[in-house]
Amino acid sequence: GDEVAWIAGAASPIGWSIRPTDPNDGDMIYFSGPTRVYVSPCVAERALGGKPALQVDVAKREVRLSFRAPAGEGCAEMSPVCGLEGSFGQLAAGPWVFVCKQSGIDVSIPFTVTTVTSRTVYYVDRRAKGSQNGTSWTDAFTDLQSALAAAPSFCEIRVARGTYRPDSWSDLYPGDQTSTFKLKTGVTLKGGFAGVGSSNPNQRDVLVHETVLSGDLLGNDDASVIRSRLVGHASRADNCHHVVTAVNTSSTAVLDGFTIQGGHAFGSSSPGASTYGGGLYIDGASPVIRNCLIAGNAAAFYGGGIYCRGDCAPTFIDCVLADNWSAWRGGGMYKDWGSRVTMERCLISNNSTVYDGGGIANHTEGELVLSNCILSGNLCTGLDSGRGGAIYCSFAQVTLNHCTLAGNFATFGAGLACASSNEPGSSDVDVRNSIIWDLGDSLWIGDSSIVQIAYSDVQGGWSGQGNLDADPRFVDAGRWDDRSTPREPTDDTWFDGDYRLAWDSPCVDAGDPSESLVPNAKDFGGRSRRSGVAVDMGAYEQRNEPPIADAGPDVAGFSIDGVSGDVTLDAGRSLDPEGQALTYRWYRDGRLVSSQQRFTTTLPVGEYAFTLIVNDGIRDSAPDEVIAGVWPIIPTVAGVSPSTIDRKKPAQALIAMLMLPSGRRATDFNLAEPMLLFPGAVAATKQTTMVWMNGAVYAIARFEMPQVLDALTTDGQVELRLVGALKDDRYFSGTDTVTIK
Ligand SMILES: [Ca+2]
Ligand SMILES: [Ca+2]
Ligand SMILES: [Ca+2]
Ligand SMILES: [Ca+2]
Repeated sequence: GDEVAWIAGAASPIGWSIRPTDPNDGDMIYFSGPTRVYVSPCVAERALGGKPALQVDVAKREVRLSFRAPAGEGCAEMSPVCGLEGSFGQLAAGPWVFVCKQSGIDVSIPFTVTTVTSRTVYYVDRRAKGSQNGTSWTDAFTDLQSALAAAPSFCEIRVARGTYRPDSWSDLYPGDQTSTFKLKTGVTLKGGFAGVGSSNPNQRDVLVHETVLSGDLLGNDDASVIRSRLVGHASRADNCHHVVTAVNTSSTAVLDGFTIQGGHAFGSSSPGASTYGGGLYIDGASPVIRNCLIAGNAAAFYGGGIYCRGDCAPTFIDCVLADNWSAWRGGGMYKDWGSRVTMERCLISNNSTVYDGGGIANHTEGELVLSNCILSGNLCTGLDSGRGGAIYCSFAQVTLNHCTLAGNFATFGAGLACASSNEPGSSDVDVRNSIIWDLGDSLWIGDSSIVQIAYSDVQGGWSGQGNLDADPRFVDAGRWDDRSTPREPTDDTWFDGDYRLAWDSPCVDAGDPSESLVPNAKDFGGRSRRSGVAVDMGAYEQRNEPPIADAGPDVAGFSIDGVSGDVTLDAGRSLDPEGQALTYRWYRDGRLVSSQQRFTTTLPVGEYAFTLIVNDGIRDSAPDEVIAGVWPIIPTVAGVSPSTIDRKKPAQALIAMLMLPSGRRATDFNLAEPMLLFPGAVAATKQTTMVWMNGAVYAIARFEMPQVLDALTTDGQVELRLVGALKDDRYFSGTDTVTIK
């Protein structure tokens, strides 16, 4: 289980971290951390001194990330890489430290591994064939209901990959549509484990080892059915009403790492509990729901994905609520009667309903608090009546901070609508640091509700401090396909976008400059909310990564007069992760010597360090150093073979002859120092001397053609310079031309 690998992509994690931060001795522990961005793992390895490796020292209780000796050349994998990530475990209980020490990287994270024996763990794996008492993976329960029934308070239930249905339990009859998974106070349910058959059954990854809680009791759901035809569809007739239920549980009831799908609240109550909350039905309960995907659920009246009521405060963290549908209000969620719902870093996308609140409907007191959430492509299909594509408010308090509403649609209030329906009463809506950019008029107020918006980008504009009305410049805004039936929204298909901000978005640094952030405040992507001179509007904090200076390989110039010579420096391989245009600053001895990308300068014989810093218009790069040497040379005669090189059919090697200066003997030649060929400073792989018939002495060298062609990037006639060393530290050099085609 001990692994380390480069992260592909253009953005490093912001800092070194381990997850979970409070592991127990059954956990796999994951880590990640920053390095610069490199174009390939090979370049990264060269810069950091070789391949990354992870060693777990049980005696010292130390997990050490180090870099082995550099790998050989011949590495050709060219995708941008940055940062490192990996995993280790499980570890014995006690204090440990994660250490990485290398030039430029110096980190140690102490952490404590606790033992799980103090907390009972039950195991569930539908493939287990042991004694099915839940005490180990081998003897795991094969259904989740048995584990929930057996679980005392303060225990953890680990569920392996696979699909679990609520009616599969001896105390229920198969096909019971009132069957549901009931959360319990003090019980943490965790999905996403590899389970039996894996070398490490405790390995946990909720995407790789997806654990599904499904309301599709017969396993016959037809995924192609469009929203409005779900009503009475034969493939749903068997489905249970609520996949998961939480009634009167406290916040110690935890659901972490599950997919909840196929709930179909089309019971006989009309309206009533069995027609609310297909995925998750919450009544007077305050569970914590983490890392869950709640998708493809439906309800005849309220809350296709989630229904929530009563004096309670459920919390959703890092969840996705998508593709849920209800026939009346609250396609994704319906929040009723006094509940306070908090959502942090949740995606609420492509949910739909007919009348009010394609994403979320808020009704009759209580609060909705959304932070760092994205609400995209939510829809009210009622063309004459739909209100609040993303959010509908009726007698509710709604607070949005750092949220992005995009591509939502309703005839009245594509983003948000306030109206007083059954329970008359106005709403208070407070929006800050957010983007509301939907299809049509973003906001609609049909009663005396107060909508206060500040430091936000609102399509169509809204009065309030710091507000904008400007294209937010998302990386990708997402889009609808109306299937050529614009008057029939129920068959429309939403293609979700990427709501990170382009580097020149007007929303960057345009959030509330005085916002006081909690320590380690994170954006939707889980990265630091502190970046730039102020917080950004929307769910993502834009991060302008600094450019990367590359001053090129060390260069050499030659002095024929023994006094001075020219060297050319080239910063052309520098880059910016966002592709911003660069400016260049070359320094020598702390003094600016050039602002060109490429320049030639005359220097006295000697070696010089140049430092390059590039700037993307906002940020400087880290400095990169290059050594330029000017060598005194004794001019002499050179010849190379072949004189014409065909790139498509190159010879294996280039053979060069370089005459020693007159009066020098073969023994004066420094065989230990490889002859160099310029451009490129290609080193000879073999060399020797020979004496010609006329008494002249030649150094003969072999250069490998792939290296030569690598250095010669242009075709046509090219002058090659050969440099050889004498044992008295002097150099001799001559040129010849080749034709490259
Ligand atoms: Ca079904
Ligand atoms: Ca359509
Ligand atoms: Ca910012
Ligand atoms: Ca940049």
